[in-house]
Amino acid sequence: MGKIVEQYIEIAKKRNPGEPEFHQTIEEVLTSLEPVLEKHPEYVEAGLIERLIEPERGISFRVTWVDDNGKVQVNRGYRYQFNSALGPYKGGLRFASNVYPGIIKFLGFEQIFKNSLTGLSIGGGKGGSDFDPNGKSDAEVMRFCQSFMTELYRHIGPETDVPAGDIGVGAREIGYLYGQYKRLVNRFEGVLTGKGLSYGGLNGRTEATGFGIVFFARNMLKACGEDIKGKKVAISGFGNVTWGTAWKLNDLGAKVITISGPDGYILDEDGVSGEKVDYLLELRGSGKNICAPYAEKFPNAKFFPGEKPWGVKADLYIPCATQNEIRIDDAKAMVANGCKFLCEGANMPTTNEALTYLMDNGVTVGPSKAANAGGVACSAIEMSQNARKMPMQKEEVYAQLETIMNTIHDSAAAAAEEYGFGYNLVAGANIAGFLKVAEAMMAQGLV
Ligand code: 2IT
Repeated sequence: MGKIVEQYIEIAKKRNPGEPEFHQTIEEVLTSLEPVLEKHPEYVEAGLIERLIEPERGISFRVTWVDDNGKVQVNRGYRYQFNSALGPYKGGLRFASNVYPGIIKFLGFEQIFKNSLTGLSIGGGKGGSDFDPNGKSDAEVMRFCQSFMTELYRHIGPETDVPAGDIGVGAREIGYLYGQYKRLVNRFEGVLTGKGLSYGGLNGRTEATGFGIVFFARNMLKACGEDIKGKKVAISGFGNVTWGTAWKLNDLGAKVITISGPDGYILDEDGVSGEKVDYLLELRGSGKNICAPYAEKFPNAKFFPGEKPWGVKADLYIPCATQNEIRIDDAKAMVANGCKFLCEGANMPTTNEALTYLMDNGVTVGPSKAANAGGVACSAIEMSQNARKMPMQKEEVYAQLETIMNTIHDSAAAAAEEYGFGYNLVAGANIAGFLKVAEAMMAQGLV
């Protein structure tokens, strides 16, 4: 690692102590940017990286609500507005018990590059709360969302900051958040994405992230002379992203052999397809152990309690659960099993150590900020639909999504090639995402 980059990582660590996930993404991104900074000393002079790793604004607020037993509950809410060089801050809200500033900052930082890669006019931001909607009643979730929005509404707006969902924030939460926003500002406007179809949501947004991941993976395989059709794919998770990924993989003739949940993983050699993919929808967001009921319903499937699916032999691995789910031992198991392709569905699912090991051992990796950008890309399309006040057809959305994912792949591949990395999509995505933001930041002066 070069001196300049090391120096920025030190700054980040000092300013954000105890936030390893944030340090991890900064280290991963900046390492790829070394040759770019060598070529563009003016970026260093303009303090561009130092500005990039410091959110433009971060808010933290108390969220008070009353549970069904009449007990007062207090949670913390966050919104980190990272970078608005390309457009309004854009990024999801995550509601999960492990949410703290380090998680929101890592997600917000990644979102800058991801959003830039889409080619659409969206800056980067992320928010959330340590509130866990799993196991809460609808009424409790509604009261929490209303209280959360009662503070957040003053910091967001269709031209300022447009949140969406992430882990723990789905259609139900977006609905309650939207209702409260509208009540407070007395305007019906596109301030959130991932809305229900009856009130401005985009046809196809729910499956967009998963579909986009598979389009990206198909490109990656094709560039290496392989076809996604007929491939055995191990995926993790059981949420929205997993569901969309499984659906599109089946569509394209690949075979999904695993899914996972809090209780372990399922190996289904017959393939997770047809009614089993529909069953994922039922399980989605249930917060319950999902493998045991799956194995009961489909007895040919094998249930491995407490384990992750990375030890199975597959042609392609797509982690769709959460950050750092692939660690060095998992990476070693994958390589030992002859793994050639990993396409990241979840945000930063691979530790830096595991990522380096995989790439050093000839695995082609599709990084999450490129591969899962289809979700936020369709969010930006939803923003444009809301501004035009004209609904779009699903086929139109799917076609745009596919084009965007192809373009992201090609621009990441081209950027990596240009800066001497060869076919390295991890470096290429960082560089291509960065260059556009850098150009806009340079043009906009020292702000
Ligand atoms: O990680 C992500 O890109 C998201 N959670 C979606 C963000 C968005 O604004 O649609």
